[in-house]
This record gives sequence, structure tokens and C-alpha cells, in this order.
Amino acid sequence: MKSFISGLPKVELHLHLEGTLEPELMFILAERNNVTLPYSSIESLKAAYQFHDLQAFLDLYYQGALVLQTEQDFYDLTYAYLERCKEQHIIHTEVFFDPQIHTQTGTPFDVVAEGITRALKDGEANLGISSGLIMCFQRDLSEEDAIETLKQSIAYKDDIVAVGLDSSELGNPPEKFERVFAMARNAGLKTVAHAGEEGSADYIWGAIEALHVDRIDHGVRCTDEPKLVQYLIEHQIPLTVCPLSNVQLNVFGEMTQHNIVELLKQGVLVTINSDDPAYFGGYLNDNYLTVAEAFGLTKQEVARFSENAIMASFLSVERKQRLQ
Ligand code: ES4
Ligand code: ZN
Repeated sequence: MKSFISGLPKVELHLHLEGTLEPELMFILAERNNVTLPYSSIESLKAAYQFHDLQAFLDLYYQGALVLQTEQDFYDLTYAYLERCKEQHIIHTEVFFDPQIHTQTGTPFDVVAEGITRALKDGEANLGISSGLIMCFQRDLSEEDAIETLKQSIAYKDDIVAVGLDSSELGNPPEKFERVFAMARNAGLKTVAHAGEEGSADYIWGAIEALHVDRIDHGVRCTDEPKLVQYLIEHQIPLTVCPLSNVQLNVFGEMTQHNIVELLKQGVLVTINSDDPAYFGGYLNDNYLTVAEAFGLTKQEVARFSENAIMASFLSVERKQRLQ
């Protein structure tokens, strides 16, 4: 099964670039930029990666992202992830970035966007990995901040395929961003949103009805409401599920309790993704393998996840057909 998964051509749809910052690179960038980290060694940093919930993770994730400051830092981060993609046999990836983490602490939007887009172009030319870039709004910040961020992104309209919504879910429902998502859709962008990770099924309904999203990120709490599961099946709205992340953040106690296989068997368009692999202890192949082993899946069932990801991607209809 391990070699079958490694060799399977895969598509990743839920990956935060800032969540690929490995401890080793974090220390290199901290030194390069004269940032003092509150950890004396890579080992003590890794030892801090024990999260009770989403917020505990986000606190460390935002702190880690502060070492990213120059265009070259964003390039190095992104290109290192694409090299991992090559190793993992990921042929196409749609990646999130969180511009507000950086603009809020004084790094200009253009520095972030230039470094990332340059690496994505080099990754396609040198490694043969195609990609899409998704700009996330931080849901714990204001609608006004999101609108300002959308305006800054207009210069990169050709490089950004979609907008998304991430960060602290509880208390920040999708409806808060109804207007900025409408603006993004009117500008020709696709839309996705994190919903139903820690938040209830209502957040998933909100993402569908108020934000008109093309995909739901996580969405695992949908099983609380059978009507919602039926709706997801009928409309084939994709869920980008992140199994190792869900166990690390206590969304599920252990992998055998995860509902991803139940959803697959019911006909929901579920996909497997790695979320923040540097923090959650595994890249895409590890996510596939952990699910396959926990549920004793057949190769055919495992392959369904990668077929679903092709279908759920923002690739052109022609490219999807060629891949299937
Ligand atoms: C995130 Cl809400 C959420 N989940 C996982 N990783 C994240 N990075 C930023 N927001
Ligand atoms: Zn995520």
C-alpha cells in the first residue's frame, strides 16, 4: 500500500504555505532576519507542537510565520514545498497563503505575492508541477481588512485563482464575509472557505448559502446533519479533508473515528490533503497511508480519493479529462 500511494499521481487542494515552514527553515530564516525565536533549538520547537485545539495551533503558526520577511524568504518556503511535491508525486497543487499575517506585521503585500508567484512559476518550469494560488482572508479580522486585502490582490489577478477563509472559526461565521466574497466572485475569482472543522454544520450551510463557495475546506462536521450530507452529495460540493490535522487538533480522537471513509462510501466528493504538514507530522502520502491503514482500504478505494481531487480542482475541463 505504501508504494502504491507513493506512486499514485496526486492533487493537493488544502495546503497552507505558511504551514509548510519546517523547523529547520524557521531557524535559518530567523537568523537571516535577526528574529529571536522563543526556542533554543529545533528539538525544543518541535516539542512545543502539541495542540489541544485549533487556536493552540494557530498561536504557534502565526508566531512561526513572523520569520518570513523578504521576497526571497517566501520564494524559499514555496519552492521547498514544491520539491516535496515532486518527492510525493503531487502533480498539481492549489495552495493557500495568508497575506494578512504578514501585512499586519509590516511586510508589504507585494513582497509576499512576488516571492510566492515567482516560486510557483519556477516550480512549473523546473519541476513540472502545476499550481493554483488561493488567497485566504483571516476570519478573526474585520470585513474591512478583508476588502482592503482583496484590493491589494487585484494587481495579481492573473496569478490568483480563488479566495478562501481561514483562521479561528468559532465566533466568526461565514456570513461576516458575504460582501467581500461577492466582490471576489464578481472579479472572476473562485471561492472556498474553511467551515465545519471546529464550527457546527451551520457554518457549512453559511459557506454554501452566503458565500456560494466552490469547495468546503474540512467540512467534516456535516455528518451532524443528514440533510446537509444529502445536499453535498446532490450538488457534488467537494470537501477538502485533512486527516492528520483533524487528529492533531482533536477534531477526531483518533484516525479510526474519522468520518472520511463513511463520507466517501456515501458518495460525498471527499479529498485527502495535508493542511499544515510541517506542524502536523506528515505530508500528503502520510495522510493517505494513515487513512488507508486505519480503515483497511483497497487500492481502488485509495485511488478514488485522488480521482476526486482531480475532479474537485480548479484545473480546466480539458486537463481534468487528460488526467482521468
Ligand atoms: C488554518 Cl483554520 C486553519 N486550519 C488549519 N490551518 C490553518 N492555517 C490558517 N488557518
Ligand atoms: Zn486549513
